[in-house]
Amino acid sequence: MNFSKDFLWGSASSAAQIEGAWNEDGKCPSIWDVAGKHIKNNETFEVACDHYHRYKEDVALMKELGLKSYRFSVSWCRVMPEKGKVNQKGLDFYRNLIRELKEAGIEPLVTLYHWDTPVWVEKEGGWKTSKIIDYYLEYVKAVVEALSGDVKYWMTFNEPQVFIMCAYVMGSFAPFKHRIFTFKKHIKNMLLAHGKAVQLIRRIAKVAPQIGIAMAATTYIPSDETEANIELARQRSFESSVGQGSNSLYMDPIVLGKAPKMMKGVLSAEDLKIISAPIDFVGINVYQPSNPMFKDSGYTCEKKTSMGWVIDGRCLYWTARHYYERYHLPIMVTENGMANSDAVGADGKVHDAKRADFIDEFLTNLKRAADEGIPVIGYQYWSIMDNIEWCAGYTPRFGLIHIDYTTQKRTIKQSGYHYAEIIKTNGEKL
Ligand code: GCO
Repeated sequence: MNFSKDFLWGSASSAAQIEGAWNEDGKCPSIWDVAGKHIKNNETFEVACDHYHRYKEDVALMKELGLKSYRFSVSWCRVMPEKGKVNQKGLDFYRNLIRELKEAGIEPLVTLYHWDTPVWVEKEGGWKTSKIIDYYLEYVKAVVEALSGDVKYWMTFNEPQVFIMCAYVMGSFAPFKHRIFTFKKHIKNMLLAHGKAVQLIRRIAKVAPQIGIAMAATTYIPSDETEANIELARQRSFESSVGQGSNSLYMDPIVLGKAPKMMKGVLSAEDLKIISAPIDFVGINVYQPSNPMFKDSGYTCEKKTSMGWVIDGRCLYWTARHYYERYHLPIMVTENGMANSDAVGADGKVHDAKRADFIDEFLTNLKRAADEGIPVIGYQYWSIMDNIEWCAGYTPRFGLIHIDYTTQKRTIKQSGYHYAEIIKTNGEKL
């Protein structure tokens, strides 16, 4: 077996990280627009890659790369800049972007929430209050009504683990809060918002939808492939306190309709029924294995990204396998990629051989999963272009396309051309 004939070879982005135009055409500020000193070097989301104005050029570059799909997020702040008010101009941007993608033969994959909560929603309590569920659903309704004639793939949320733990427990992501005592409420609100959104999309979408969620999926690589160690890695990934805090905490309620230990007494049977509204696929965002975050496991600096993340492509195979074995749903790799200090060379090219190797290593592992019969439906490289990496600012470059932030000039990196070749052969080239 190989990658399926209609495999979604693509790349990903998120609204806040690339669009810029932070206060144009009626958009309200998001919690990231007001992050101020929390962003490295006082950088801001104001202009980013100016994709809002340059989307046509960007889609033309995606077409040049031969992408079959493009995962992006819709900005809640553009669509509902005030309580109860739908902003048609905000929706127009996405209508135009989707038209451009369709004309280029690229399937749009839409994320409904990629962390950019409107400031007005946060002021009312953000994920701490159940009011946010209705606000979110109102926003989702507006988006689905406007775009679902041309969109089949929907993701309700991006990485709930991160926007709840980092934003509201550790306080390291916007809105930079420490709510150690109430964060279970945040999780419950998010899970209910997800389940209700799934039901809503299913009910009102014009084209039969494929609905999923993009998880910060990270699991353990077994130390060797004996049965005992495979089982140990599986247990650590879902049953250890770490696995329970990341993977099963969200996925068990969503897919299995079961409350993990930590949420016992917080989620009622009725809640779980809503939360487990059937979805069609699971999105996995995979960057590095869980193992080395805890114990020194001997990775050298050559096998790390410029952000210090470990490079070990086996984590993609194991995450796909672990998720499939537990949840039995088709898998879409919704993010995978690496930060590197890329620059345009004297010859006008960006020589990022390390990223081309990274892509080969990870895709070879994904191919193993596909070969073994795991239904893998797509791979979205993170990211289509360099962008603002949240609090780390513009220094880490993840893109297939280099951005010169002074001129906004786009240059396809060598890894982009390399990926294009892989796409052309549907992975045969690996
Ligand atoms: C995330 C987000 C992306 C990041 C990417 C690299 O996983 O944090 O989905 O917005 O930019 O993952 O860190």
